[in-house]
Amino acid sequence: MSVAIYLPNESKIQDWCGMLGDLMPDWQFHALQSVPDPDEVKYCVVWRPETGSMKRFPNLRAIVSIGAGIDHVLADRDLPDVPIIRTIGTDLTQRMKEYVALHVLRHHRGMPEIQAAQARAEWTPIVVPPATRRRVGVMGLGNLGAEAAKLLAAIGFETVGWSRSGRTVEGVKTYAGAQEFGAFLEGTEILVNLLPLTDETRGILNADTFNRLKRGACVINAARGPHMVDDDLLGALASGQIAAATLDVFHIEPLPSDHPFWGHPQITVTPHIASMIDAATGSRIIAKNLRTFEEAGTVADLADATRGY
Ligand code: NDP
Ligand code: OXD
Repeated sequence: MSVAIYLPNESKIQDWCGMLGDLMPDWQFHALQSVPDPDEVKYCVVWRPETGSMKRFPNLRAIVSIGAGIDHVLADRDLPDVPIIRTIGTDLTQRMKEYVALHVLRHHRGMPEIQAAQARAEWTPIVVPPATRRRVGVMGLGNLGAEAAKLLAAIGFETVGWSRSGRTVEGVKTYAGAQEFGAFLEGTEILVNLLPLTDETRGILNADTFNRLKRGACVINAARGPHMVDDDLLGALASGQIAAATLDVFHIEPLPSDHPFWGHPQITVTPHIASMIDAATGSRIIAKNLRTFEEAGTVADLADATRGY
């Protein structure tokens, strides 16, 4: 069984080939660009594949996204029509929960202001309301959003969540669909985005959304860069409607060195590390999914390409 692997960072391709090869010695793993026989390739394991790069495998059975999102696969305008398998699991969820809790608490407790005061050698006690009086809204209640929302509720935040179908999450008041988006946003002081990037969600972090939040709210975007309208965020920060933002994802990654987000005093930039899966963990999940798909013709972690996630 032959598998083609692609990631933009070439040195990582060999790591993944090695890890998967150790776990599945009866299968062959090759860099996608140097597959010896394209007819033999049954699976592609990819992160941000180039358009048309998988079309040359006539016997492809499925594509594995090295990650939870499939937008980077669907961006291939010449994509073979085969199932797409997501790479998800408790490791990915745990990392995202840590990231969300860290940055929600940081905004909640006024850490940026406290650190700025320290830089001026100023003793500035900042008294914030308890978490029970702080409304945090989580956009997207899937594998990551639901668990992050549960954790925020367990910490004590007044936690609300928004999804397409109105999923229920213990301890979280939930809202559904475009018609309840306004009610979800109203009174929210910290907004966490964990939506997939689809035609419906692209640009959802825009001036209209920001204006519906409580004045002085904070935004955390750990999903995808194109959810954000960058100029609208800069405008909302300048007007005071948004007080601060933590951004892990960007329209162009790596974020270009001249981008205004880098030096902005109210923005924290992290380099798409909110929940990056490592090769050792990811390859164990992928190996299991490849074997299951090969045996059963399906897996639990299948994405729905028509829905976009
Ligand atoms: P899931 O597919 O499990 O969940 C997606 C959630 O978003 C669901 O609750 C879904 O609603 C909701 N949703 C989708 N479209 C809409 C819409 N139009 N309106 C309202 N709600 C909508 O995704 P995951 O939780 O696994 O991951 C979410 C995203 O996080 C990924 O797509 C990826 O982009 C990003 N990510 C970022 C990482 C990082 O390191 N920064 C790491 C991993 C993922 P419903 O429940 O009704 O279907
Ligand atoms: C993912 C990511 O989608 O790391 O898993 O962004």
